Amino acid sequence: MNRDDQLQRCADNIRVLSASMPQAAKSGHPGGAMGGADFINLLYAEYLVYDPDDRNWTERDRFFLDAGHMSSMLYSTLALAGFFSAEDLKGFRQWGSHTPGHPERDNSRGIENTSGPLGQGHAFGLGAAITERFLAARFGQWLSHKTWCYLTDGGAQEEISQGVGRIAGHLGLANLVMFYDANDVQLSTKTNAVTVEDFSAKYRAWGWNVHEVNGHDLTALRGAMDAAVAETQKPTLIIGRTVMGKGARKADGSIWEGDVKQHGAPFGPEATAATVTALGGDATDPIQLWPDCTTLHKARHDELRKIVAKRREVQAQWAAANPDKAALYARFFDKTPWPVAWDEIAFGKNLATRNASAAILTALADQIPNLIVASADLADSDKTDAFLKKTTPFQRGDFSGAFLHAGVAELTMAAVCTGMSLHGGVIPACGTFFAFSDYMKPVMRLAALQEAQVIFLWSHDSFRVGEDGPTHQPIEQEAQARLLEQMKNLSGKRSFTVLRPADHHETREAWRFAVESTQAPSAILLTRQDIPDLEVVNRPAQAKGLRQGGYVVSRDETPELLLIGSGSELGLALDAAKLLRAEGLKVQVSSIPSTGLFLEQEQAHRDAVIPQGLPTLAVTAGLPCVFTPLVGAFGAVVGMTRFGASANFKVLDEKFGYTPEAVAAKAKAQIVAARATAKVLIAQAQALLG
Ligand SMILES: Cc1ncc(C[n+]2csc(CCOP(=O)(O)OP(=O)(O)O)c2C)c(N)n1
Ligand SMILES: [Mg+2]
Repeated sequence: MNRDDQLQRCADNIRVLSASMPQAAKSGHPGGAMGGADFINLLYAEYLVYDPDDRNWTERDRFFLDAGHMSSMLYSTLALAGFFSAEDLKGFRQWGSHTPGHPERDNSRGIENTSGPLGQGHAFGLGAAITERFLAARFGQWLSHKTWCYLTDGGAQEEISQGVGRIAGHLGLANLVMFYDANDVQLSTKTNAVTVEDFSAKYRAWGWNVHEVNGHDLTALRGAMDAAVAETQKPTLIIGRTVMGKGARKADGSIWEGDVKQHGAPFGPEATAATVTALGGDATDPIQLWPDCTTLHKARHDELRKIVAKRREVQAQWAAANPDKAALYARFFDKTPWPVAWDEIAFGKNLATRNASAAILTALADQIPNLIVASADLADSDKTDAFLKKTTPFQRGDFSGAFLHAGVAELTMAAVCTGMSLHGGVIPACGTFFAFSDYMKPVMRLAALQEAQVIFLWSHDSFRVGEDGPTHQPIEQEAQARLLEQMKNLSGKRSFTVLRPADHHETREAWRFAVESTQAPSAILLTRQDIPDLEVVNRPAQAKGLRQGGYVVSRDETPELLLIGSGSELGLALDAAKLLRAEGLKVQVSSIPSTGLFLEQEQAHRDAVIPQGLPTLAVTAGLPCVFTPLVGAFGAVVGMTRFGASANFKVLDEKFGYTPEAVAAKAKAQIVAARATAKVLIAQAQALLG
């Protein structure tokens, strides 16, 4: 058998497995996986460079599968390469298996990203490719590697592909190679039911190299892949014309290919058996790794060991000649917190928290050498421009800076930052207006699931954006973001943290928290408007209470009333407290910058910050439900339940009831309401006790 016949056998083994795993699981996606088998097998057998003995090797080529529904193809290939067993494949889609329905990041087995929501996977790949250039610019070309992506019709139709195509082409990322599985079939229809676009022309227009080949022709594939590997100026798109369900048979043994029905359901027992038999498998026990195929992939491991040994040797020589740089490079990846002089950051007076964030970014630009900051064309407004002033934006051929102008593409930007984090070695942060976090939600979720450190900087955090009007005034966004605070990731930890700092002191602590949260994304909500400095003693130390999600800001002995606030509403609560104290009331004011973080604290701390049984009024510019879980039976929340309006923010404060006088009046009413509730509860309790 010649080499290509052997490779064909391996691809057929992948096809047999990709058809049989869904059949065994009674669910899954056999067709696309069978079509992509030739490419992915060739990629693993001849191109992808990784260390077979250390899948976490930092300088490995990355492979990002965009189409998570093709997981059976990826698991099968990785099984031939020795990272999954036949037993693992038999557990496809079952509880507790290593082979869930869509891949979940599992670096030790060669799975670089979680995929399933189409489109994000190849954006992660772009983030990885940018990171590789960022690192090479600092430490040398010895660390260069490729990032390979696998895109399908679904991911290509997702709008995020526009952002990826534009940015990769603009930056001339020759280290990025994307295979497009052009099988003309998607979930419900053929692709011609939804598009007439000239796919190749589209990517060329963005500045990509495009090769169009028969995706089952190994010689043609190699030609395109060799050219892609040798490329130095542009990202490469390999359009592989493939056949959905390649090699499949109907129950009667007749050829059955290119059918939409093959996308998302097992073929049925008879057709699967006929398919397995036709492809050379054992229909009675189809989930087997064919020994000649595992041998072929083992032989590749021997080659890889030599390639990797040489690369490690080059690295060792570089490290010996550049010990300081080598230590720094290791430091980029080891995730121990940088020694930032947080308490020495200088702030002006009465700062909008976006400007406090700017002061912090100015300091971090000098103190965190692996921080990358991006903005979706709002750097001047979200104040990430403070960082940009200390560096330069990424540009074609020059990644010595650390700023990404993402263009107006919030979803792409968020996914690219997540991909940077998945690559490792950097801390990505990205800024835009909070109202536009809506465009980022799908990535927030996957970043949380993947335990990826991404820092979301969302400025213009309330209706106090003012004249821009309701489209730009976030109301429900905070509640939406905080839903993820309640979700645990697969390691059982809080999957996402949302911090809404009240002043520059809390902003500093929020940044610190986000930088040190190396295993999860964080968001920092920042005001557009100035925040009068809070009249509280020992504020710098006190603000460190942010790390517990909430803390006491001001407390009279035996308080009769509790006011809770976060962000710009903490100052409002303090101003209202001043009025109430002038009337002789004893008041406590607590700051809760993160409800999710706060609710995880020990009961004693929670009781100190929110004493049980105390009449309580919480104030938020978001939906009342942000604080409803905290205020208890004797509490109420001042919040927004309507879209905002176009007017000066001081007028909006008046109209929406966000003045010290209005809050003080509501607080007094709440003391009365709490007493009435107490009477009702006592009566109910007595009835219950008989
Ligand atoms: C964001 C998102 N929307 C919808 C889906 C559901 N879905 C899964 S695959 C698919 C399209 C399949 O077409 P293609 O990507 O070409 O895969 P193929 O049929 O060729 O396997 C859809 C709509 C999804 N996974 N993610
Ligand atoms: Mg398709």
